[in-house]
Amino acid sequence: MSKKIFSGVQPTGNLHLGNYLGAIKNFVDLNNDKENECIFCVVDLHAITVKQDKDKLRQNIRETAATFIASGIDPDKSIIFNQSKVHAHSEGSWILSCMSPMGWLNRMTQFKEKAGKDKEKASVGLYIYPVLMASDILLYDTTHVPVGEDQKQHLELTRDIAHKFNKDFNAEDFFKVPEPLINKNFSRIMSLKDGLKKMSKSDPSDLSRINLTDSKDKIINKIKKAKTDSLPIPNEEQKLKDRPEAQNLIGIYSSISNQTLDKTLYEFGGKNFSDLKNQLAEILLNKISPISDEIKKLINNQDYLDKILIEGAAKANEIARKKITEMQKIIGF
Ligand code: AQP
Repeated sequence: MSKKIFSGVQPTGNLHLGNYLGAIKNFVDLNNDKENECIFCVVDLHAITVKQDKDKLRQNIRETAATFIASGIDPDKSIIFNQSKVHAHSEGSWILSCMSPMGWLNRMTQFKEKAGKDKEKASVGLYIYPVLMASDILLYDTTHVPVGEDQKQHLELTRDIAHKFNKDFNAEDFFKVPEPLINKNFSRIMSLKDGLKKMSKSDPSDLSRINLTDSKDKIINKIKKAKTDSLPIPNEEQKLKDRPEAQNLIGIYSSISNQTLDKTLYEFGGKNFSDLKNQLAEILLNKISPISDEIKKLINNQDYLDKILIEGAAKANEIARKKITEMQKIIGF
């Protein structure tokens, strides 16, 4: 069955191995299936839910688009654009926010994590971020959304919002109810410094993540310094329990080499982490460095990136405008 795919990445800099293995690598596989219609969005409206520097933001929008293309998304096959250029996303978000109960949003754990202790100072945008995400997805009659596991709750909210709109306005099947596409085994890549914390762009320690633009030396150094424990590598998955750092490194190795955990444990069981780290660094250099080189090349070709984004926005606008016009009719505008 042909799938309609939509997903987004925030242009907040430092795109990392977690973004790649949790999301972008799946985008590429979906792009490569000729049956699928794919839309990949640089979600710049989401990025401003926390303060951004305007010059950096502009640069990060291009860098995120460059990362999509450098990773293997073909702009002739998939639509690549930045969210702020298609106004239907904001309009849809407002309409959906008017029919989304506060109680649903109060349950969102990402807001709690990102707002931290000082909730009163967090932006309203950060609070209603999941409603904008619902608008992004629903405008395109999306059937499948490839995301990392951290976005699962937001996707469930999107599904609830779609059902509620269809029911409230007696508009059966107006919004398609999308399915998440989450890679079961390796959906959450953790920090290289703390196996209990998600690898994240905003972690103050650069050693906690492999950035997709890191040099070869940096990748080797970060893997060398990655936290491990003092036990040897086990040979069964069950014995990884309560060993978050070991689990993370084994998971990263398996994911980047497209193999099962079992296969990796069979390969490294009984060995020391230095063996795994040497091999992991080598495979990361093989897979990440070509992407990194391509990102750097594309970044120097701003006109090309801008052209892709403008053309992508025109195509996305055509689809989204139709849906928002129908939505307006349904609600009585
Ligand atoms: N550590 C991760 N493991 C697996 N998947 C991940 N994703 C992010 N971190 C991991 C997935 O990457 C996609 C794009 O994410 P995003 O840029 O929109 O925002 P995010 O999830 O907020 O990313 P970060 O790195 O955690 O940013 P900060 O530090 O700003 O909060 C999504 O599909 C996400 O699931």
